[in-house]
Amino acid sequence: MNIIHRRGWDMPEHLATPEHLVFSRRALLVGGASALAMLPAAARAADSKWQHYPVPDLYPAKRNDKFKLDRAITAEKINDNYNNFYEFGTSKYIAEASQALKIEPWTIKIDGLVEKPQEIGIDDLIRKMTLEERLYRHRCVEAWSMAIAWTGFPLAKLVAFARPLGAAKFVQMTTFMDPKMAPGQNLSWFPWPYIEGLTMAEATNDLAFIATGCYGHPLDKQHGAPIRLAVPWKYGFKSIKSIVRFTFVDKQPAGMWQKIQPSEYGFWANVNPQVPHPRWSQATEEVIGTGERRPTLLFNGYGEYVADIYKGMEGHQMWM
Ligand SMILES: Nc1nc2c(c(=O)[nH]1)N[C@H]1C(S)=C(S)[C@@H](COP(=O)(O)O)O[C@H]1N2
Ligand SMILES: [Mo]
Repeated sequence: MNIIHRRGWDMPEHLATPEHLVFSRRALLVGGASALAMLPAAARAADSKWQHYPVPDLYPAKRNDKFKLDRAITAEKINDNYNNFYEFGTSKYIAEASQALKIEPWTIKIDGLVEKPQEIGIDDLIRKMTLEERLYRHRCVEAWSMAIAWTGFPLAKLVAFARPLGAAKFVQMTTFMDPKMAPGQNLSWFPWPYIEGLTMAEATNDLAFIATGCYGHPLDKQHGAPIRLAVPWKYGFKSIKSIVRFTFVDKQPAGMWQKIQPSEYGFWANVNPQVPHPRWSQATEEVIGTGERRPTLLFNGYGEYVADIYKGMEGHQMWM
């Protein structure tokens, strides 16, 4: 995370998806089944890609209009080719490498301070939920941002499903661990696996979202298939990808970045333009794909949803 890209969008040409393959399935559905039948063969092949992902029949889901953007959605082909997923390499260009991620089968373990520990297959879990689409901003601690159409369900629904005990104070989330599949996990100076955590108040806030899809289809591997977190009021590293385990605990979990550099990446990591990272300003952000820099907003603009959680905590280091 040491590198800041200051020169704008610099995706290599060969990674760009040909324009004729970039279209929204939603737009096609507006035209009805007959429009689907008239698709060129290449487009139909692209659609069948999702047959190997969990519950493709549930996409696209209905948009929840409560969550409005103040900017355009980042183009999918740009979002798909500019990622942080250190399990597959330390650059932004891991889209191809991340295709090695095996998502069938995928089992989620729910344990710790719960009424009854359980394991559940990803398809079963998603089918217990009602999927919705939400447009969220995303602000990386490296001072860049995007806007994304996620599909998924509130983390609060998963917490309810897990039935935590009263003693549970935090939910700790863990990414898969498989160095043979994910070469980045052979870099031994990283304390793998990737772990992140939230307080119960944060995890049950309406804004805390579990994404199982994006852009109207199941989640791509580079975005953390088949299930990842989206907590848009916090710096992006809190939004852990490819989760295999939710553990309810009574002690504040230490995230992977926090273990590496606690003076730069803390537990709270709430977005605040006035509190600089020790090595750079957080006042503005580069909006990836636009060449634009804009002012960063307190809580990334989501204060109306989450500011109450932090009332009375003014002494804490909530901004890193
Ligand atoms: N398991 C895992 N989760 C992760 C990361 C990672 O390297 N590994 N990177 C984080 C960071 S720093 C960011 S900014 C976002 C990037 O998500 P995106 O590639 O879908 O934009 O994922 C977060 N979740
Ligand atoms: Mo990030």
